[in-house]
Amino acid sequence: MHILKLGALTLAASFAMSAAAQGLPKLADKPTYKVGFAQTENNNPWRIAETKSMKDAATACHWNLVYTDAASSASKQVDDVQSMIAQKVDVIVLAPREEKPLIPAVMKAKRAGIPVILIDRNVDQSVAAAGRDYVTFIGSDFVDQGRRAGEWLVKTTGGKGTIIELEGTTGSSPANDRKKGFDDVIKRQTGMKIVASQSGDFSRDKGRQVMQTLLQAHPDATAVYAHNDEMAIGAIAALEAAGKKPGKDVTVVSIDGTRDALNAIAAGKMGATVQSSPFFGPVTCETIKSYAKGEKIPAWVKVSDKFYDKSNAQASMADGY
Ligand code: GYE
Repeated sequence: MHILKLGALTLAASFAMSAAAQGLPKLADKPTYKVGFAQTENNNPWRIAETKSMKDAATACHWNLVYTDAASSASKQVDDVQSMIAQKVDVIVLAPREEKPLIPAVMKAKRAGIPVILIDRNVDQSVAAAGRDYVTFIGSDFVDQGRRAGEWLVKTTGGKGTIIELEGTTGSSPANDRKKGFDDVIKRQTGMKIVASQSGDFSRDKGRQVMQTLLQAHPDATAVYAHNDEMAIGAIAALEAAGKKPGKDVTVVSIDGTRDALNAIAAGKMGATVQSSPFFGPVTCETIKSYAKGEKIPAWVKVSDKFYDKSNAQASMADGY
């Protein structure tokens, strides 16, 4: 668990200036809040762990929680935020499924005087900005996660390989940034090539199906980079169905740090995974309190992530979810 310490700004006056200047809605300092949490979906262990963390925080922080699940639809998530605005929640915590479609909802909440905190995924920064349109983005550095996965693969393979990349949900910030971080590392390697890169929507079964198709076109693949563990596990199933030995013929690297991934690493089928912590409850609670007190909130409250490979996967099983 990573609880982030927010740098407390001692001068309440300077918050008043910056918040007012930037037009961010304020939040009264109260013992309890009506908090809206707009989740994207609950179809994988990462999401389930995040939802639980937020529900636990609701109890621990005395929130009256208005919880919605957009069931993998950005347009439902827009409606969910709209309904939170109509219910006059004090603050909206949003995990925007994709980078662009949720921006109008963020702006609408701002106009309605409701502060918005983005957790886990961000929106397109060239259109809406943290500290101006919403309070902050609390989440991981996805470009760095991709870079770490890429650097591990270069080191493990000695800079040689034919890579299949399984992308996350199209238009989501982790898919965009995890691709960028990884691809930038691989581009610098003359002995490595990404021969196919396609979305598996962060889902285990789609990851398996896409991998099955891509393997037919690229039976010579020696590595798989999946943007999350669920797709990596799906890819391992597809590799085995095609008679390959994941971990021997094909090196698999991904991101998240789920229990299943840690087990797959311990079993030698997966090479490594970069953690992406889903435990946003405590840090969201602290951020809401700090914001209400008038402390300065950084535009990005960065979550730091661990790294797992065969040297520590078994011993780190308790981190898994
Ligand atoms: O990696 C994935 C989930 O937004 C960081 O979304 C999150 C990602 C996570 O569905 O498993």
